[in-house]
Amino acid sequence: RPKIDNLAKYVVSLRGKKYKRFFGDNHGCGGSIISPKVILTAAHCVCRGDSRIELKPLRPSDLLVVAGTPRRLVVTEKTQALKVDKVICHAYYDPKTFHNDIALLLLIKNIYEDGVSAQRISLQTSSLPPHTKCTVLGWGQIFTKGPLPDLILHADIYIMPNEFCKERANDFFFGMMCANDENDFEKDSCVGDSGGPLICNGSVAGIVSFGYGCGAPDEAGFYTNVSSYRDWIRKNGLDK
Ligand code: 4AZ
Repeated sequence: RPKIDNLAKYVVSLRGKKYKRFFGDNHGCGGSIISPKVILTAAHCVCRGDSRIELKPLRPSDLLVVAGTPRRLVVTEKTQALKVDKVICHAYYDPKTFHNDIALLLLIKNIYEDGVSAQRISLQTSSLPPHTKCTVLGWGQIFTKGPLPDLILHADIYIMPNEFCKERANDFFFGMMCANDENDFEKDSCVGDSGGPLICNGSVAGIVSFGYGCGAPDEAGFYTNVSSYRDWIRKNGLDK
């Protein structure tokens, strides 16, 4: 019997004062641990403004990364709260089209990886074929405009062909992918899941980016295609 991996150990909750007004608490987004000092997330979570005018990273001191617990509201002996040293926004992130919706958080101290509650995840290095089965995880809304869960939720969904994605996005781009479950469209990411991982074959392949509502029939959720940004991630995060 294959061992069941606890995928929650790869996921963090981004907390920030700036997020409070959206959710009644300060969880704003998800992220993935890609090295003990580096969190992969979405630019729309931590970058404001427009790359054509001026892109402003949120202040590191306004953010907190919470790792080590599948529960959002309960502090356990495994909970790790980590301060951020630097917010790195993709220079060509465009908040209107969601192009290049990718950012990194460099942490002041290392995350302690115990392999059970907190662990780094590898990056998907090549584009995955359509119909690959993946899992998206996060503390986002349990339905459109619904509450956030305490315990992290997951949904098994499938990468969709680019043609399908193109027909449903205003401005589909090579650095994006889309995923859903055509037998159960309610399986989807939603507000608050943004920045978190779409995990395929044990690696992070996508970053929760945007959608047209959540769980809508014949729709899909849109993800930043991590394999398109390998070099950017390496240069801006993993080389440091
Ligand atoms: C959001 O607003 C959001 N159904 C993220 C993902 C999806 C929809 C909205 C995908 O953060």
